[in-house]
Amino acid sequence: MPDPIHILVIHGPNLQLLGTRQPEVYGKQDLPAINRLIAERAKQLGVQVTAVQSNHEGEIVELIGKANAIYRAIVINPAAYTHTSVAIRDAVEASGLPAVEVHLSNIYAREPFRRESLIAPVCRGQVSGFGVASYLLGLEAAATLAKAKP
Ligand code: CA2
Repeated sequence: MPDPIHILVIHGPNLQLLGTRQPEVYGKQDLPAINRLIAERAKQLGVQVTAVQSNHEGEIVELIGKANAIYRAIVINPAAYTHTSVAIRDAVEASGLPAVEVHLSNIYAREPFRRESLIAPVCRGQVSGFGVASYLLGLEAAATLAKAKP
């Protein structure tokens, strides 16, 4: 049996609030429901997923910094840090892991300050605007990248 492929899914700040407010922007599902859908898709894709939510930039940086000991790819919704965090960008780049940035909403169809991602240039790609499907498509991309890596 080949070693299992582990993928790290990171949910950034305030995403623990999903399902409580702004359903017109972020959908009706809460984070545990989204994580269940991610786990189901992971099973179909034959990969193992660990999903973590953090409101703390430093904690996200540390998670990414340790990721390459276990994980073969990262799916990240950096949430508000998308638009501000050089530290998360540097951590993703330094990890050497293929990363996929995901967003529930279409960040290019919202306020001007959301249209820039500091993280996207160090990711292999970005999925934005498809609600929960952004995570599932992002996971599929990450699994493809992880499987392609020797
Ligand atoms: O669309 C996305 O996934 C975002 O990453 C969500 C972030 C936002 O800052 C990004 O620009 C786009 C916000 C996450 C906060 O989620 C909430 C959920 C429910 C109620 C309030 C906030």
